Amino acid sequence: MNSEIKPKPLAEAVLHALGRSQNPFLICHIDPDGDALGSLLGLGLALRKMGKNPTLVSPDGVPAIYDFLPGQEFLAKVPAVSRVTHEDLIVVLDSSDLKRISSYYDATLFASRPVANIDHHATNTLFGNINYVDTSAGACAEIVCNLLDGMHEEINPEIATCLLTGIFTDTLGFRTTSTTPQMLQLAARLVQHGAPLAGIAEKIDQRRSLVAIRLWTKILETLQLDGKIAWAQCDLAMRRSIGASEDESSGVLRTLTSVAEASVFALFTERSPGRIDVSLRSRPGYNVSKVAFRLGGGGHPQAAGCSLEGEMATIVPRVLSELRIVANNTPSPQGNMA
Ligand SMILES: [Mn+2]
Repeated sequence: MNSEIKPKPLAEAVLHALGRSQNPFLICHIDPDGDALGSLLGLGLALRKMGKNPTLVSPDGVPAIYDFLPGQEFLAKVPAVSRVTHEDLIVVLDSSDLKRISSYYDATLFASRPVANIDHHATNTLFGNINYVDTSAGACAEIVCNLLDGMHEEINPEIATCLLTGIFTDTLGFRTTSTTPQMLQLAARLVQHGAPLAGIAEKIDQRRSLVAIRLWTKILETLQLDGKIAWAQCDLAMRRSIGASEDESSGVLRTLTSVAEASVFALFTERSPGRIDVSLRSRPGYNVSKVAFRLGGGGHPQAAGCSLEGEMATIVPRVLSELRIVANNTPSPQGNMA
């Protein structure tokens, strides 16, 4: 979108692969956030504009909070691995490893086509044939933007909206330490290209269903402080009692992470019987991604997660004992890249 801006060297191999591909298969991670969907739809819309025919897959669909994102009408309706036939390139977005795309990881399929891994997580396992992993990027959407620059592709308001949503959500509304001057400049360019920043902020931050708010109240009743760790839990029974869906619990993290006495935060969500999702957050200087990675998950120093098999009663103490090591450490001076 700006010919003066040169793509970063890492982008070349992806640009080459995307340039050659006519029918790329694009996929983002399960339990998608704004960056996963924004990157998927932003890149998908740009490739369509270039006359290509991308297949776009979000394994868990589009949570209601992201219903404003342009391009979701192009998402594959009943996607299945067995239906991937004519696609000539697999592009995995915002996913630190292949477990993040769940059943869409198929060894035979992935061995038969080039796989481009486009991500910004420090815990990325470099699973692609082509890996464009830039851990200095605050959002995967920032990397997608860099790719569009490399393609000299003009960014329209729809694409700009998708990409700015990705950046806005991963930086918690430009509040994280990953919000660099370069990122703000990029966000400004996206606004110039028609992305409605105020509208995105309002939709992401100030629109929750009544059921979600009621669920948060129940979750916050379980809030406990363990040294510098604030944690809470969301049981299946709790969700069922008020008819809340799974993704309605995640927004409560913003309240949980505002506990002034704590530096490390954990939310335990019973996804299904015997399966607990653990969402971890921390203040700068405390790195929770290593704990998540040790427990089979991944993420960023200040926002990470994993999914564990077992009961709440055994998983909570196990995770807390790992987190105490992080919480009791003297914070590093500038935690973001820790
Ligand atoms: Mn991301």
